[in-house]
Amino acid sequence: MKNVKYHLLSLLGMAVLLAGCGNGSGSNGALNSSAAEKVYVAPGEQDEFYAFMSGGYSGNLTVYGLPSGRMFKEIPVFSQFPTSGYGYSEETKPMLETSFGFVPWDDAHHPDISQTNGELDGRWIFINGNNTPRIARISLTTFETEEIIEVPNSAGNHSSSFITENTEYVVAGTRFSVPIPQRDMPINEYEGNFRGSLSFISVDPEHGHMDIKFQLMMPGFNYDLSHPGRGDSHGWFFFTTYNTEEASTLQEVNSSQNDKDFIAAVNWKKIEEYVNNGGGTLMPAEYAHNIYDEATHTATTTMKKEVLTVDPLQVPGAVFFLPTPKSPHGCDVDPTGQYIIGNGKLSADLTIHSFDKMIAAIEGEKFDGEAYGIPILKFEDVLAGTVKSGGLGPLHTEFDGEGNAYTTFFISSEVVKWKLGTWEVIDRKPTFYSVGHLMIPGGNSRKPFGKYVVAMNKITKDRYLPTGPEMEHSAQIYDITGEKMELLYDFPTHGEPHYAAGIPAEMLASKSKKIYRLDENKHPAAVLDPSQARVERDGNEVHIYMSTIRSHFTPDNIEGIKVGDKVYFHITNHEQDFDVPHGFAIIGQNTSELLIMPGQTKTSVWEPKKVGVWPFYCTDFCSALHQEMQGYVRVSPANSNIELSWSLGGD
Ligand code: RUQ
Ligand code: CUA
Repeated sequence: MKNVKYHLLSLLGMAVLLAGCGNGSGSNGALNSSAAEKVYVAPGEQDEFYAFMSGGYSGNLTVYGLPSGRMFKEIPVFSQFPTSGYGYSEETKPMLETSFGFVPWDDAHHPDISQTNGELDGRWIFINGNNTPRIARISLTTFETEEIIEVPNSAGNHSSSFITENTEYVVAGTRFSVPIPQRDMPINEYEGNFRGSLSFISVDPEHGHMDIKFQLMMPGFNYDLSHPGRGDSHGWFFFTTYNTEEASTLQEVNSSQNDKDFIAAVNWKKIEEYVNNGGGTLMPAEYAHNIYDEATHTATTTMKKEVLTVDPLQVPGAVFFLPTPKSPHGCDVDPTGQYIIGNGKLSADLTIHSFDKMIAAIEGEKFDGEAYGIPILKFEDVLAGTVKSGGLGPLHTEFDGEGNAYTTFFISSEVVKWKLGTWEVIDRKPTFYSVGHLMIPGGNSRKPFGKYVVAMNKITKDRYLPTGPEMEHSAQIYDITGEKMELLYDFPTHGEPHYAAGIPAEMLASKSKKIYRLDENKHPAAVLDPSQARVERDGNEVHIYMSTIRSHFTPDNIEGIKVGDKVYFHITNHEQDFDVPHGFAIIGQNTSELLIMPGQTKTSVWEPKKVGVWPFYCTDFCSALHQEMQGYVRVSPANSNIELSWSLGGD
């Protein structure tokens, strides 16, 4: 296994390690000089892993390098992003359409990378919008959001967005149960009337397009987190629940009454078969499906009108409840698929269920009653073991692929390493402070790359120079190649990373897109040759078809625009070199800049309010003559009759 790990190192990473040895500092204690060397990526060298961290309340996804902790990019997903014009440009605004209208923000929690045979395949990464329930798919070639599907009948889309081992489905579960269909009813009639929907969204194996295959209508509990089975348990999906009390008020007390809540085990293969044979009920629903087309650089929205729902009681043998102590939060499945870990967030111990025992109990029909008709298995019958952790407030677990598990403890602020099967605690290291999720690259697949674990902490306090009351959250990276974990480094994150997903750099770096080919640009307003640059008026709409290349805009000066016009700048970047975007901004615009990648066309709308001669310019320092990359628009009074004219800057 050591060999596997080492051959995953890029040559550059290897050089860092060798440099460490050469220095003669080989000790493996707590923080020492070798810790510094282990995270040091020398200028010009590159990291071993990509880490994609959810942005939480930033709504986006950030890309980091490991082990350096350097941030490479913020990928806009659910939030408008003025840095690139995402959600501001005409081409990308449809990405943020929902059945509630344009929703330019969300709370993004759990990224998950697509898999084939249970191993990371590096095609896409999915992430959930928690607030206005949505699932996004991001390309790991362009690092752009390509698709967002809204999830109807959901609220607080939290047990999401986890994928099955061949990316058959990305799964989204509701945290809050709600009336389904939504209707006007008293809140205190929650019990027995609200429902929790678990959505299985199919992913097209070719282009990744998502489609809600079915929604399982479950009792009105809170569905907190989930994970797919793998290996033998492939075909099942597991969800933690809390508030099985169905309290509708003062939940911090009332939903902690039951000693045990449940992990819901869902045999999705069985339900898929039922649905494929015509089962399920089509229900009216309204939800947006937004797809970004790479050829036209443009997104479109389709409003969907119905969704297929499944009543679990109609598919006997498909859904069971596994009693799990103390309002479990994390729900994790080990790389073999045998163990299902439920972390009661109000307890000290971890509960591990056995998949084989679960199947035996189901086959033996040994039930301990039912909840809304769904059989409850006996706790003792499915229990594989308990980790007496000595910690408090366990949340999430990841795996190193060598038989070890790592669990975060929010209250006692630590990561605890323990052994699968013997349940013994091997090591514990403090986190600073109050850790939530943790991530090992590939740590929720069949093949983890168990070299580092990254802890994502909720409280930063004294770790960095203070920046007023608000501080960015802190992540910490630990070396996990030895028996004991070794804290290497702290680094700030952006927003609130809940989960993260990591992948070896070599799986993505070589296929990362460098330019969009101009000869493949299918944008209807593209200017493929500067000779096509022009300005056209249609009533009070003016369309400026513009091209850019270092270091000018064509056309550069435009006259004949009037107050009250709606001016569309359709700008095509003619560069065909890696990393040469041009920007565009015009004085007084009520939107953001555009950042146009090589070969791309993007559109900005400007509604001039004042008479005058107004400059526009390139916002990205692109060449020695970047400061010269500018132009003017002459804006005349609404009733003027100045003819449209433009200058092609000597072309
Ligand atoms: S959560 S800190 Cu949104 Cu995944 Cu557990
Ligand atoms: Cu183009 Cu600066």
